[in-house]
Amino acid sequence: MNNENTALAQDERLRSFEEYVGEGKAIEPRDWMPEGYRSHLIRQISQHAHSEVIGMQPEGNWITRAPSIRAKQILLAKIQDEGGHGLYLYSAAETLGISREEMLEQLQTGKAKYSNIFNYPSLTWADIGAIGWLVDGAAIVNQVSLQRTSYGPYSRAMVRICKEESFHQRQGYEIMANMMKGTPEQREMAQDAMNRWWWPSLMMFGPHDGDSPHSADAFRWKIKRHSNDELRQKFIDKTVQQAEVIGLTIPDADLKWNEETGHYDHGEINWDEFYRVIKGNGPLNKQRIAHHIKAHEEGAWVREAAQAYKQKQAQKYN
Ligand code: BYC
Repeated sequence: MNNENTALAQDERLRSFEEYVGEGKAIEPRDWMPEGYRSHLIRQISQHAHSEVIGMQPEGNWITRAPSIRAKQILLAKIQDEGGHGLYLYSAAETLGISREEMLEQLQTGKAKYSNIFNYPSLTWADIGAIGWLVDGAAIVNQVSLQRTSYGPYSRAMVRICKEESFHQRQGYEIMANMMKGTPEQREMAQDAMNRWWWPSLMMFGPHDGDSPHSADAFRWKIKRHSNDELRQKFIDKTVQQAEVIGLTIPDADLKWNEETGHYDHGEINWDEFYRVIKGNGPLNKQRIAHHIKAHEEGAWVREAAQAYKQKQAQKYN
């Protein structure tokens, strides 16, 4: 084929790809896909996986100090679930042709991002409540929408992850509800956690739609089904009511019900803080990555043993 024919064939492939996703059909690993689609998904899915894994750190900080055996068991199970989510997502990204080692290198060298939210400290037990309720709550709103994303392995991972996240959200809400029934000090602790986690949770949905460079491709290829602002609004609308039920105040003086739109209006998000944090200069970015590198290095012998076992098994059966 000459160059012109190759370009025409390429255009035709792109047209039929876009028509296919436009009909709501799923793309599978062996299907043809434009390079832009592949790299967009590798970026998003690997960052999603990194968020799950780095997200284990603020909660891990409280395992030894959980206030009861029941609370400790639940927290351990939740953190283990997050590790599992990371694994499903790394596997989904691997189907697009990137290796696990490459993804981890991108995380550890700061080339790949992870959610802004995990760069804040978990200072008290109430923070474990706020993380479960607000952070997992925000994550579910985003992930329910991603269950219908166009890439098959990503959308299937989301189905399972959402089921587990809804337990996590309730675990967090239960902690907050119990603290609000407790002593004045416990109520104060819960409100303080709410004040610190509310705004970073709203930032989890990403920049406003007009400032989101990846959204146009994401919509064209049905990777995103709802915009950053739509999902943020959905989260606010459902969370305000949950806060009211247990007596917590949302730290936003501009928050008010809008009869006309049928949604809550809210105050402006501090985008300077958001960009500072996602560029690596949040309160704990350096600590989070240093901890990841240390744990990864200490786990080298486990990976080597698993590889050696795999090779031995392969020799046995070949
Ligand atoms: N944090 O064009 P945009 C969990 C970046 S973990 C950091 O809107 P996109 C849990 C964005 O990457 C669940 N960076 O991007 C675990 C891009 O930069 P790059 C975590 C952010 O992709 C343990 C730039 O800003 N969930 O639940 O169209 C314990 C421009 O943004 C953030 C996910 O990862 C952010 N919040 O939309 C407890 C969801 N937002 O890549 C709980 C999967 C934006 O060009 N991801 N950026 O360097 C998504 O749905 C989408 O990637 C986003 C952003 C909606 C987040």
